[in-house]
Parts: sequence; C-alpha cells; structure tokens
Amino acid sequence: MKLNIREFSSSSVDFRSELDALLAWDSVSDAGVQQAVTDIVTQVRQRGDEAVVEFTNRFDRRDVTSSSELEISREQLVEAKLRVSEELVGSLEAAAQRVHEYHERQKQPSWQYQEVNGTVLGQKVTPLDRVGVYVPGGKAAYPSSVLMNVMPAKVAGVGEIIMVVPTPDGFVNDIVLAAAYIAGVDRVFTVGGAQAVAALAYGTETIPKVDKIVGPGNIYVATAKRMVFGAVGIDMIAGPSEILVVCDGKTDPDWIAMDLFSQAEHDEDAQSILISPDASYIQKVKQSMEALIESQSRKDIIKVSLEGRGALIHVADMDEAMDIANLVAAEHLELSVDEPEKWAEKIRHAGAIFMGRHTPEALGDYCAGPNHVLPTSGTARFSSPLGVYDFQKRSSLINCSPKGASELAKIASPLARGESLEAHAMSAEYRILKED
Ligand code: HSO
Ligand code: ZN
Repeated sequence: MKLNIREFSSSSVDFRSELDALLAWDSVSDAGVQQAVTDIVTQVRQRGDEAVVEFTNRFDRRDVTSSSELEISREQLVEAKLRVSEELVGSLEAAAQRVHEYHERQKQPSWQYQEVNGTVLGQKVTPLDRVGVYVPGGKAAYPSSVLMNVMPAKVAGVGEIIMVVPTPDGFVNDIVLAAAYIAGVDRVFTVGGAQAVAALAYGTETIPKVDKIVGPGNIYVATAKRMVFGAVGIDMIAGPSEILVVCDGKTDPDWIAMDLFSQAEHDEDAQSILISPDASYIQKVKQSMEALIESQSRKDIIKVSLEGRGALIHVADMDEAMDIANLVAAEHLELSVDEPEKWAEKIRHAGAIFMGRHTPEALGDYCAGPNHVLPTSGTARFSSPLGVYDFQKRSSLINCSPKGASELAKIASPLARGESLEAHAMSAEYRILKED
C-alpha cells in the first residue's frame, strides 16, 4: 500500500516552518462540550448518586436502578481475573512487579537538619489519602495503563485508590479488572465520563471524594478534569501520543517501520516521526512501511495517522538530529543508534528516551519498568513522567530553639516593619532573648 507521508529535509529554507506545522496541535476546546460538562458536573455536585445513575444510564445505555449496582466487588474482580488466560495474567503480574520495582526508586524520604543553635528544619513527605484513577472504556481501555497509573500511587503509600471505568452497554473488560486487582485498586465503580470525574471530585453517597484524579480520557473527561482542578489535584491533560525515532541508518528498516506503526496504531491523531542523516535509509524504512502495513490489523488507523501527522526528516548529521529532537521534546524518543549513551547526553527534552536498537517503545509501554504516562505535545520541556512524586506531597518543618528563634526574630522584625505588619514584627520580637 502506497503511503503518502510528509518528507522533508533540514537543508530546506522552509524547514523551521515545516517543522512547526508538523508539530502544531490544538487541543480543541469546543463550546458545546464545555457547556455539557458544566451541566453534568453541576448536577452531580448537587444531586450526587441520583445524577450519577441518570447520566450513566443515559450515556452508557445501562439500566441501573440503585447506585450500589455501580460498584464492582472484590469477588467480581477475582472472577474477572479467572476469566483471563494464565499467560496474560502472568504478563500482567510480571509487568506490575517490574513497574513496582522501578517506582520504588522514586520514593523520596522526609529529611531534616539541625543548625548549631539547635533549630531544626526539614521536609515531611506524606502520601495522598485517597486517589481516583480514571480508566477509559471502549477502544482505549488499556490494562497496561491501569498498572501505570496505580503502581506509583501504591508505592507512594496512598491510603485508598478508587478506580472508575465506564462500561458501555454493561460491557466490562475482564483484563482491565484483572489489572486493577493485580495493581491493588481498593474500589472500582462502573462510571465514566464527566459524571465520574465530578463524583470523584465532590463525592456522592456511594462514590468517595478523592484528593487527586489521574488517568487519561476523552474530551469530556479532560474538560471535566480541568473544571474540577482546584477542588482536587489532577495529573496532566494528555494530548495524542507521539514517537520520534532517530536512526543512524543501521537498524533493520522493518524494526523501525514497526516502531513507527506502534505509535500510529493508537489513534488517528497519534504522531510518528523518523529522523535520519541517511537519505537512502529513510527510503528503505518507507518501503518497509509500505510492505508491512497491508498485514496490520489496525492499518486504517495507522494510515490516517502516518499520512496526517507522520513525517520522515532527513538531517545533515547526528548532532543536528539531537537539536531537532530537543525542539520537538517528544513524548517518546528512540535513539536507534550506536553509542546511545553518548547521544542521550545531548537530549534535554523528552518524556522517555529509548536507547539503542533493541529498545523499542513497546517494551516501555508494557513492562520495562518506567511509567508510560508521559508528557505529550512538547510539554516534556517542563514536565515529567507520572511518578511516585505525583502521589506524595511535602510539608515544611520548622522547630526553633529559643536561641534560634531569637536570632531569626532579629532578621524578621525589620522585614515585618518594612511591610507595615506590626503584629508580625511583635510576634517575632517577643521571642528575642533578654541576653541577646
Ligand atoms: N504508548 C501509549 C501507552 C500504551 N501503549 C498503552 C500500549 N498500551 C502512550 O504512551
Ligand atoms: Zn503504545
């Protein structure tokens, strides 16, 4: 199948504008969606379970009569797991274990230090009490994402993890439930959309209020998350998934073709880009793609994605490839090259860096250990993968000795008077020791 993918070269005078056009992504904020979500959130906030049941019946075509039917029991999770093949359960368990081990290393301890005058200063790290994990239903119901969202919360020591997942027409995904069980989710509710986000944010008679909501979702879910932010914490609002592959021309072109497909098959808006200093190699990868796409079960999605948002970019050399990679700040960056360690040092912006020819993104998506929830659309310039740190917060500790307080008061007093805050000044001055 012929593929009509954008091809361009860094030597072109229009290169920067071509690159900008390629990367442009508008997270459409539709006024209609905004209005619908406002209405749903308000109704759930005011009427609780009654509204959640109504919206769930309406949007998911269900026939729930009481809110208690929305919860999936522990026994049901176990039953779901038993319906999943042993091989798949084995893989879920192995992946969960590896993701757990990786995230263990992200844990940050509380710390404190003592000054000579006896004052102690520190930082106390505390896990969140309760977290909500949104899991999409339908085509993007990924059990691997259940693991990736839940494991860091578990490692952080979150008190209770509530999962919500829509079940359109009552269809429950056994693999998603098995993943929830393996990851250690505490409670599961079959509610989705903006109504699930609102229920988690404000709490209903049945669904407990959480402190933070994480997990991907459609435009209704994303809009609702933005709306409830402030009442609760949220993770990032993710854009479509992207991969940038940099290859020196020495990796089997079929491997690279499939790496690009693996991202493209997620959805029509996903972006796959190849950069290489070897022009003839780029043509080889293109031929591989044209030969391999026919047999792909998701070839229609892959074609739309590659032709709409994909690109093959020829560059002068590897140094220029690294400069462009930093400009793109891709969610996933594959360095399919010799000495990937050397080139990775030059990378400042990327959600995850997959190093060497034997490290395809797919391994990271499932089981290498690092999180697959990563900053998209260039936001890797300022944000990080989902991690244990997203489920912990810090409190400052200050414990002044009499001598320490006296010394600090002498610094604070003029500052307070400079701000015309007399009570602050006096509060500090009371602590000044007579002998000082
Ligand atoms: N590549 C996706 C994650 C995923 N892949 C889930 C397979 N399943 C976004 O980073
Ligand atoms: Zn993926």
